[in-house]
Amino acid sequence: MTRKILLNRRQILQLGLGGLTGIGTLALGQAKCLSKQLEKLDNPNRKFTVIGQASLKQRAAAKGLFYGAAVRINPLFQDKKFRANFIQECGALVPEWDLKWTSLRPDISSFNFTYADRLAKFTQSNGMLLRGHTLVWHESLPTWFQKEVNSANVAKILQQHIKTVVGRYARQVHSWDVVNEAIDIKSGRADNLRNTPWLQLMGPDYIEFAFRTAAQADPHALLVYNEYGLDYDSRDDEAKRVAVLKLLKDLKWRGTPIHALGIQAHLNGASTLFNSQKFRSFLGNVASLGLKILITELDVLDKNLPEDTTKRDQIVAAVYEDYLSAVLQEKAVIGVLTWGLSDRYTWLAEDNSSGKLLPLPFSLRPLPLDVNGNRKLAWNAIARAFDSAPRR
Ligand code: 9MR
Repeated sequence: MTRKILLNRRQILQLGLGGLTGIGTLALGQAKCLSKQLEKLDNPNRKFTVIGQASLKQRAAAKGLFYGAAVRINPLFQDKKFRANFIQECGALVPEWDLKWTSLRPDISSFNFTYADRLAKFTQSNGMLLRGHTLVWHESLPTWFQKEVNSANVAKILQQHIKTVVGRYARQVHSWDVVNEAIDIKSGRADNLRNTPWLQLMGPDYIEFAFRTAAQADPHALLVYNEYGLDYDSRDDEAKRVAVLKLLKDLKWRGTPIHALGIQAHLNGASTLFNSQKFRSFLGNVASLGLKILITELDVLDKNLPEDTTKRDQIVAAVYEDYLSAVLQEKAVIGVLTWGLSDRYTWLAEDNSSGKLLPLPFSLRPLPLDVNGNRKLAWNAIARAFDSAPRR
């Protein structure tokens, strides 16, 4: 049966089909191949033995890398055990919500820094790097944006936003995701730029404008272009890699102050389309532009994996280790962040319409720690990848 269903990106990720379908359309017949593909990853003889108890941040630091995770403010300040785990494991923190427009901008003329300030203070007191996410994105824009921003005022509003936010955390933020997810290979445009409000109102130069404004506001921060859908050996991911490389080359050629590519790496536990050689050659191409690379939002979606927890964890761990051990060979990679630390607070357990987390128990196990904060095989896999990475 080859009936095709059109799905959006969130649905593709949530169903766990991104890496399988590659093209955003799902042929139902492909599901049959799934179990065959999984057999390769679900190998009970593969061990994830780790030496010693050192934390992920310590293992990363031993190789001149950093490890960190995305976090929401409530669990960090309300769940003591989670906070202790976060401090123990993470050398870097990225606010999952609190530096987005929806959080910072109650209206067109004001800013609310309450939560972002608390997180910034937390990183300072705990000697962590702070990552900024994100200044320009087509999602998480406040409702007033569409009504009040137009082509006549957009540049001024964006400039004021970047100056104020980046300026406030200047010398505190290690790296800023200046522009997030600007490429859409299905946009029908020759430059593959996504058809976002920013593009519609400002034209393609909005990207360079954002980077230049950020560089003025904080000349010390590492300025990052952040993107998803780059990881697999599929037609779509290949097209995206090509488009992203073109964008990066173009920005460099114009002298734009861009310093790194952020690779989100929302991986799919049910995919076997990761090709380490091809991916490393992409990383090499990025590095040869003089750019650093960060893995910014790593997690492994396990929705379509076997119910049995042991099998699930085995497969998720294999995906983590295969991916990271390839990626960390590239010396331009300077750090790894997972998109959350504990399964308890994974965005994958968010209810699509309300955005609230599903109540426990749920079966998702995409992150290094389980819902009770215990280290899982995924943790071992990441630890092993750091341990065997070449030193920077
Ligand atoms: O994990 C984030 C989720 O809690 C938010 O509801 C959502 C919208 O702001 O954003 C999620 O984080 C996304 C990140 O900002 C950009 N890359 C994809 C992430 C997962 O959707």
